[in-house]
Amino acid sequence: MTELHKNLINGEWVGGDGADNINPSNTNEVVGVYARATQQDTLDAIAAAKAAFPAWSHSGILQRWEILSKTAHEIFARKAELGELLSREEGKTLAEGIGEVTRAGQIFEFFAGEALRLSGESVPSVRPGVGVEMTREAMGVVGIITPWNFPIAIPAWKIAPALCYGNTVVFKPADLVPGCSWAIVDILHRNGLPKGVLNLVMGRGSVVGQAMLDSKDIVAQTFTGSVNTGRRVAEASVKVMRKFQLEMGGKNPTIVLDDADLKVAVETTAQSAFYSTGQRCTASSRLIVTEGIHDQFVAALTEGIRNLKVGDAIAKDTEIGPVVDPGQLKQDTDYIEIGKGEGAKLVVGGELVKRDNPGYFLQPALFTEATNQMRIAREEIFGPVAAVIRVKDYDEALAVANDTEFGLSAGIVTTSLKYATHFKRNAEAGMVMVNVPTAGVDFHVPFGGRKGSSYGPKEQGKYAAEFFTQVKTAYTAAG
Ligand code: UN1
Repeated sequence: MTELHKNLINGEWVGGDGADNINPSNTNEVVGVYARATQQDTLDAIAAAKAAFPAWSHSGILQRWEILSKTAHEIFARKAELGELLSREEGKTLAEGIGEVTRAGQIFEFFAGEALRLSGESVPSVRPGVGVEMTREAMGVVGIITPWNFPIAIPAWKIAPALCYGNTVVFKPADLVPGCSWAIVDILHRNGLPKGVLNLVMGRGSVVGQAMLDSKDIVAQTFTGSVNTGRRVAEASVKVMRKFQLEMGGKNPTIVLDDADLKVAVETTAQSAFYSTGQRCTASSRLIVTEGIHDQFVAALTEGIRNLKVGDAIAKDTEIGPVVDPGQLKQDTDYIEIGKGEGAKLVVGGELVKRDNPGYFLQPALFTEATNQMRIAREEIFGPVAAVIRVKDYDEALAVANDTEFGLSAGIVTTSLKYATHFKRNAEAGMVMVNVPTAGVDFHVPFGGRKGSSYGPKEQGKYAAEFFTQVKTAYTAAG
């Protein structure tokens, strides 16, 4: 009998019905059994976070620094083990899994330091003898809802700043991948986080997520996930006048210009489009290529895709792990059929691959002859599927790149300083990448998009304070 991983509510591990966490590389393998919280568990978690807030928000920065820093060091020390857990529950390769765990450690380390760097401003009032101070204070109980595609990095980049600035937390990880979330909550708990400061409620969105969204006691809600769920978070949050922050979809372009270094173009687009099985909101699924390099680029990328090794996430030579679950696999293969039906040409990949273990293996797919009006160029697929759109020149490329409802990340591959500079200024995206992939971001600088991709302040880096704190302006007249 596999041990049940419980929810953490008010410092106590609380059981309940368990659900199997299945390995997408081998569906016969149960990674672990994780409790599913009820509506009552969620209400208890919110009440615990509310009760813990006054003390935690007035706690010393030394205590916060120490807990976050110890957590970072435990994550680093256990990165091989946690990286394997991540790869087994989500399906990204072991190298990607260990990389993501390392990133989580770095995020905790960064925000441990931010606790010590909390600062404000002090200015004279326009009234003589009066001073004005501006300080940042914690929000209160923060709700955190995270997606399945980054099982440890996204929880880390929301939990670490929430705690650093003195908030208490109710945390609901994706139902599909609770393992890494359970592990970081366990680490924080053992490293001395007071009871009620961080509460873990694993389970379904319709039960746990809904109870969180309905609660007036959650005063700030951060969410990364689908556009549809993001809209629900927004609507529910406005109803109770709660602050909210959304990171949703992307349909990120990468422009390849005639003057690009072909090797850089192929490496950058293959990485952006297909690694992590294309399951990143920063993935690039629209490759906008100018005429002069188009055929050469397509030939080289096609060759590269043919050689990509798709297989068990844990196997040494695997480059592309499985798709996360049957629902996502169906979405990917449906879009491949839609692309064919729309008249795009499937030049490589798109077929299911058989391996020794039963898993959701899909060979990365590349379409050419696509237009920006096709559904495969407008809707987020969230799988290893990309489409090449041929354009005349840079001006047309830029117009096509910006012709999307999304605006998370946008890339260009060029050796021209003129076009690179123009693109950085004119790309309608929160993040612009010149000669680097659209996906795979640093942990110490802001992350987030524009238009339909994001709502509210950026995440990560010192900008995270915008969401996780509120500013107070205090006037003092000397005695
Ligand atoms: C990255 O590209 O390194 O859900 C991070 C996502 C993003 C994170 C991407 N919020 O894919």
